[in-house]
Amino acid sequence: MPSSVVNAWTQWGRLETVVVGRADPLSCHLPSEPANECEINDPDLARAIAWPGGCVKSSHAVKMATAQLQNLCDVLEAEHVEITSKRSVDTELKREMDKKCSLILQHPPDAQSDQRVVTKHRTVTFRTEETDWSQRVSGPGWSVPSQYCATCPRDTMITMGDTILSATMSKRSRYFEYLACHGLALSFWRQDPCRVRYIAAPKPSMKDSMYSPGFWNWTKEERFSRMRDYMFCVNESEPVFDAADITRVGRDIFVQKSMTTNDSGIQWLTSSFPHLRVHPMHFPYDMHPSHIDCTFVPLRPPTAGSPGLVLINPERPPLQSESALWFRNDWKFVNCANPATWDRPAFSQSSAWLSMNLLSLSEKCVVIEENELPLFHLLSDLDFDIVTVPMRHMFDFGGAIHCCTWDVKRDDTCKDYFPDIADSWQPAHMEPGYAFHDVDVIGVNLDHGGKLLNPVPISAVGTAARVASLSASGR
Ligand code: DAV
Repeated sequence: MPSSVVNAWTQWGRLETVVVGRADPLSCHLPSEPANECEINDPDLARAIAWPGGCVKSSHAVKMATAQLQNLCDVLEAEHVEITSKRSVDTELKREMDKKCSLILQHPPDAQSDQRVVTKHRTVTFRTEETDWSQRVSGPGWSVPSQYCATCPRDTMITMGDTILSATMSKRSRYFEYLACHGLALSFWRQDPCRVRYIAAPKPSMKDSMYSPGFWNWTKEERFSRMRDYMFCVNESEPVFDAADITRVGRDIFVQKSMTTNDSGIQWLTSSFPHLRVHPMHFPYDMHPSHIDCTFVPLRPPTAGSPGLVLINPERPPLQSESALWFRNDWKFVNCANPATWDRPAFSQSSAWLSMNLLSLSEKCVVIEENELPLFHLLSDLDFDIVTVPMRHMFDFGGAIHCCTWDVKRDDTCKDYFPDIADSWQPAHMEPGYAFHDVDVIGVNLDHGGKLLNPVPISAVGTAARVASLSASGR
């Protein structure tokens, strides 16, 4: 039987159908609200203007992001892409950068050609529905001046096997964002209603009682000293999660506890997907965790004679205790190369690690940002085919190449990539009052520029031992 129109169990199965976000003309800057306080990155601009929360984004920003998202669609739909080295101006950074540029070829190169061409399959692309995000939205007891945008369907939607799941979200301004994907989700379901499931997680109340407003007043040092408490701006009173905090590895899914996903949300996923094994993950050095796809990116599974690979963020190593499962099952973690630049656009609320926000087209082929040469070389050495796209104008819109997509169909199955998990495996226990304090991370090495940067100046380069000593001293 051919697989269903909706099918995705992994991050790397051959990508057949994908939804790409849209930078709508009435996209807005995130408004301030209990789950969100934004800062302008450029100090001069920040002195001159307040965060423009709720205001429509500039037409220039929309135009540039629109062009980059359309180019991504064209590249995904193409079969042959020529990769060339270039030095040219990056329009967002406004300076010359070394790049690896991709040029779509209409025909396969002839056998004599010395072009470096990636030949891949065509991925069918759909786009989110154009929406006016500039209107105030309200629920009982709350109201925000605008919504946000639908550049990042990854945050709201996830395909879990044969099921389309829309996430709860935790920001009020993003409560209705799934509607930009709703028509598409319904049409996928209608094509195969006996096999495809389309479900929504319980809608949170978004009342003040869901949030811990004190979080925003903690200094960096306070956050660092409290890192072992894993307490963020959303409390545990209702389950919440963003879909982008989940990463899929066949029969197992891994969910990051974060600013946007609480224990209760992970517990809801655990009980609602009993055929999957749900594993919480913690990255104690990330003081503002939000979305696992700039932190922990499974690239390909173990095969006979070669370990599975996960790209990890060297500033945010995973816990030793949660990594052991991976190592026992023949997975290897590779430090991501440092970003090509640490510069961030003025209105971006994400880190420079959007550099590692890649999209796998298969376990052999990935799409990365065209300026990210350090990552390009790392992945080449690991024997990947690499397609590049310009994507920096998306950084102001909340994400990059993985964020701006929602993979609907991959050629993969519910395979067990962790065969040493016993049949008697029980999900992590997360009752009310559950507290998790582990901060022992895996050893941090210097491969590919890897270093662990603490926000505390006296320990500019940190170690697991440093964190342990802070724990022991009761901070
Ligand atoms: O590292 O700032 C950004 C993820 C955006 N969806 C980061 C994560």
